Amino acid sequence: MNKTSIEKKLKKIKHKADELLHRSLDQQVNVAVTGLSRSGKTAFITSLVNQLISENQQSELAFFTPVSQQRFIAAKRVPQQHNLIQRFTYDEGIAALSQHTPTWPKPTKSISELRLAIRYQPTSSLLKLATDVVTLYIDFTDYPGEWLLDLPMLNQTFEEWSEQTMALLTKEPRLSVASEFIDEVNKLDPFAPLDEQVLAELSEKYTDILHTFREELGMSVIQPGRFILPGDLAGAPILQFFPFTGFDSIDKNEYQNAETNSMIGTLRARFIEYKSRVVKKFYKQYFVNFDRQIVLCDSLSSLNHGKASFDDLQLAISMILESFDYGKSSLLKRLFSPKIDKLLFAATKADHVTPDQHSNMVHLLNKMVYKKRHELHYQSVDVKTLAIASIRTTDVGKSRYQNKDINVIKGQRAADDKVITVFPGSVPSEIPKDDYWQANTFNFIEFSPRVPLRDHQALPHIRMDQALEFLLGDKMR
Ligand SMILES: Nc1nc2c(ncn2[C@@H]2O[C@H](COP(=O)(O)OP(=O)(O)OP(=O)(O)O)[C@@H](O)[C@H]2O)c(=O)[nH]1
Ligand SMILES: [Mg+2]
Repeated sequence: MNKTSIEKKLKKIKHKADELLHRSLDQQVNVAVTGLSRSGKTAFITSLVNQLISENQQSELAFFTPVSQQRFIAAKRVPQQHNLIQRFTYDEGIAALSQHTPTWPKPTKSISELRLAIRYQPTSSLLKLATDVVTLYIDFTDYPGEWLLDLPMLNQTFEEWSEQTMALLTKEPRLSVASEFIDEVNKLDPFAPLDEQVLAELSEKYTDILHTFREELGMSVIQPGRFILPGDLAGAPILQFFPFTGFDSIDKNEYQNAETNSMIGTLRARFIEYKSRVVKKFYKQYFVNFDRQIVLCDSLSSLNHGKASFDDLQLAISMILESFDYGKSSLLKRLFSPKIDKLLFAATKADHVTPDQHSNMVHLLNKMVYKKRHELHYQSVDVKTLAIASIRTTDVGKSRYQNKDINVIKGQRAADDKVITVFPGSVPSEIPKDDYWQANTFNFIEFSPRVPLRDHQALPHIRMDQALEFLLGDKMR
């Protein structure tokens, strides 16, 4: 071997060794984003990714230390890890926001994934000794918060679940929507021979009323969560069951012995199968892998809908929080071994109100998660609450009203595309008491994105840098 070929070989070996070293120093984190439908999950991931890949192009990330300390080098999208999960539709979202008349990204219905690689200079002495540049791989998962509402079902029998659900259905405002469905269930003979068509039709009716609860009444507790977001299970018999009434009047023995050739036997069997094949599967396959979790909460829309909607949001939040209770006796800990160590609760769409109301948005959210936050603290889960806007659509200004300067926002109202300047109202800092609802009407207006996003430009936002710092800051030291 001559000298140059030895040199070449040595160089190659050194390159390989460097590559191996880098690979072992590279880090990875799974960041999950959830929230009830329309809470702003797609906008959040789209903006977060856009902020990171557009860094240095006038992005505003002052509170994200790798950027403020000038250690952030670049971020780029790389192929996602799991080929069986839908791709997060980042390009489609950016395309919608870049149109001449920009629009919001389309609603999504299932779980999706996106992988990002960030190169940065480390500060931690150990890493610094070994290398100048490290890559952090982030796997973002977007999944419907409704799926978390199903966790409590794992602890219930079909009778218990039916009873609890019927108690909810027989109270206003749900009752007016559900009464016809309840009448039909009352007429059902539980021990009649199985008629799949009848069960399919009643399940469809039950699903329809769940949609009305969510979309028209602004209710948040929707169970089973997959019924309104079925993904590829749409039309499958596993989603064809519903709560049954009249357990008091049926023979207990006959019920226990009912087989799947009877109506009630099949309803119960499907409920059990749903719990193990759908609910448990989600926790086992996805949830246990998440390291960091963001829960988005659109409290302004619930305030707009009124007391019933707001109370229901509170109930839904407490149900969602069960998925983060890692105390020894928790259902979750017994069944799975989750490892989330940081949990961010974000009140979204903060650009719908004036900045002086943001602290109230946070106080209100804190009140909703207060009890659990305390418990989680003892289980060493780091919890933070923030008011954010993933994509800011309004500008802030001052206006004179009754000889006083008041804060106002200016934006393009989604309902009629008119540019308006308004004081949209104040956000309560406490859980509102009953009399509060009589005296106050909220009118938080929905706005459209106004300025088309230009190539490589970063989206305007509120506190996305603080969200990034909480979620990733410690992973990029
Ligand atoms: N003004 C404002 N509106 C927002 C923001 N984020 C979301 N929205 C509004 O909320 C709607 C829903 O946002 P998405 O990001 O699609 O919410 P999602 O949780 O992904 O919704 P689904 O996929 O239907 O569950 C958008 O179409 C906007 O109207 C924001 O930061 N500011
Ligand atoms: Mg979405």
